[in-house]
Amino acid sequence: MTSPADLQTMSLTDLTELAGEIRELILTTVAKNGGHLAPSLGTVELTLALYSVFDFSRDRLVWDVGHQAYTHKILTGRRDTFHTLRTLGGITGFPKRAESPFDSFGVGHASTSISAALGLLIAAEIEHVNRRVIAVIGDGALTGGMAFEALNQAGQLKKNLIVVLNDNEMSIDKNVGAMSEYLSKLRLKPQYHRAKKEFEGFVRNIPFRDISEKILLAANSVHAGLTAAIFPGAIFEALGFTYLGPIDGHDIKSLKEIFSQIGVIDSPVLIHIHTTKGKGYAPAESAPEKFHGVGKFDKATGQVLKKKSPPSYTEIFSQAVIDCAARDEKIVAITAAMPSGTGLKKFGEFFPRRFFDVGIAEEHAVTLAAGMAAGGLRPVVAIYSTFMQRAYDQILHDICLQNLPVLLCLDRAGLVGEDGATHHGTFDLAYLRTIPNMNILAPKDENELRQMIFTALQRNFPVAIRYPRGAGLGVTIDAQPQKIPWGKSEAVMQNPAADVTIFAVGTMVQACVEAEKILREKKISVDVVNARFIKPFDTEAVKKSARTSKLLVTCEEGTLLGGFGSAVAEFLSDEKISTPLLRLGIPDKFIEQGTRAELLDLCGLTAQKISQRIAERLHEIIFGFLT
Ligand SMILES: Cc1ncc(C[n+]2csc(CCOP(=O)(O)OP(=O)(O)O)c2C)c(N)n1
Repeated sequence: MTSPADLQTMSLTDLTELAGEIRELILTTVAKNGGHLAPSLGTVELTLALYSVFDFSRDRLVWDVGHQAYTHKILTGRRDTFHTLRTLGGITGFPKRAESPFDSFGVGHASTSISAALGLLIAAEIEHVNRRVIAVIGDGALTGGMAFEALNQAGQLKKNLIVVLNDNEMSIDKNVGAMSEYLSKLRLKPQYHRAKKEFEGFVRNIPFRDISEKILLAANSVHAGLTAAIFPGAIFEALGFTYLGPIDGHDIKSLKEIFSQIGVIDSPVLIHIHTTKGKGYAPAESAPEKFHGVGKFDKATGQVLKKKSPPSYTEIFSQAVIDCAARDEKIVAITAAMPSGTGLKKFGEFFPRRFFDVGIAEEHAVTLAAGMAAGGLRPVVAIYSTFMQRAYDQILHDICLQNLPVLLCLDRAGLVGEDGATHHGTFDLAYLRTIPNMNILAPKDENELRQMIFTALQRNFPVAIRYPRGAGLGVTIDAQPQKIPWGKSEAVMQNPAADVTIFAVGTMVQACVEAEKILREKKISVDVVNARFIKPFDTEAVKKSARTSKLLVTCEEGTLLGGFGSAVAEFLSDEKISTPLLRLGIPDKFIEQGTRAELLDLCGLTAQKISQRIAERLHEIIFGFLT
């Protein structure tokens, strides 16, 4: 096979053989690099069938989330570079427009495919281009509000959009919600598509044409009501889609048949396919949530290769909230489809009545929490920093404007590594800091995270705590968490008559402590302060250091635009303090994938690079600008 077009003339036997080869390549590569194994193993046949019917040099294919698109990448010129998947400078784990003309829409966050596909279809029509546009969306992604908003519009516009609903009964964890229950009922009634076609075929065979037309017309006019009552798929039909399915999503022959038939339908169509997440690899089939997104593993056994490391921030968060909830019955916990990822699954086991998985619905999760807080509860909402971006207005309008006591826990804040640009949690400090009433904290280690949760849950206003992906530093965890003084920083490293004071945020405290050692060897005396609070930050400490230091430095694993450094710069300006300020953080660009260590280095946030920048700046201050 040299081009995707070759698939259109391939026999079923050859396609089946190719499916086997692709599975093997995905498995071998993900075992080595980590990645989204189970979702991609589940869509091999679907992708082959789509490419063997449609011509995607003309037509357009939009993946939802894009974590199931490895076969698509392999078929579209990236077979030879597939071994670089998710590595620095290699191919990304998600479709990306800059990477291939076949990646028609960049993706990583869920529930965007139907909106984007509809947009592409409207653009084609206005540009007079004749093309079919296909969105592939999972049952998990279908729980997101945007997907419903798009279905709602697509049904009314009556454009010939094709939506393939890839139903594997799973989000990352087991899928949730009434729609998911509805889909499971549909899976029990695979006769609908046939029954509807047989009925139409029977009527069309009536020799008197006007009678048959009348029957079909009448049937169509009561169609919505009838289908709602007796036919599955009625929800989609009521939204203006022709519903077909469910179809075995691993049966290439059936998939090709149905795709060939719908190629001529000139209205929105939803094809419901049923697949097995992790298909073809027993460990992934039996534990799809573990192999949804997985690190390196042993292909032969399915054993994940993990170095022994201290408990993760997620684990510490999980236990801290459970401990607090054991003492306070008002504490409830909410996740948006990430019970395992956020650590709240354990909370659900302890307190099933106080735990809520709302599906991929971050906006709803936040407003739900605001409602609960208005009703007297103490909600904790755990959402990855990158996905919390979805809920900006809900944080502003529903929580902060009403000053409600909701605790937002933003996991995976900062650079997340191999998932890349779509997933880095580097914007939260900037997007939260501008909202009145919001309080923002970042712990320097896992013990401080526990203290912050304990402290924040005793406050009667909105609080956000952001913490990184992965293992903690391995510090001792206090048996009894200490309350931390609100709005106060912590002096971590104090030197007599320091030339420089660094105010470091979260993960950067450790890096700056190491940078201090390097600078000390160069005879540069540095104080290191753990900022702890981004808002309200410790203005007294900044003021005091500004009086005694030649240089103030802020260091954060977040975007420089609008982050903690900006807050300090605004303060110094407002107070007419002229002490030079060096702001270290993530530059104003999207950072691609790589290991966390590689990316921190790229952004100049290693101890080595931090110390170098500080030494250079101090030199400029003391001796004037270098030429
Ligand atoms: C807005 C947003 N929230 C959460 C996620 C994390 N996430 C990635 S895939 C996924 C589950 C998707 O399930 P589904 O669409 O059924 O695809 P499957 O993995 O089952 O193939 C979730 C929750 C995300 N990518 N985007």
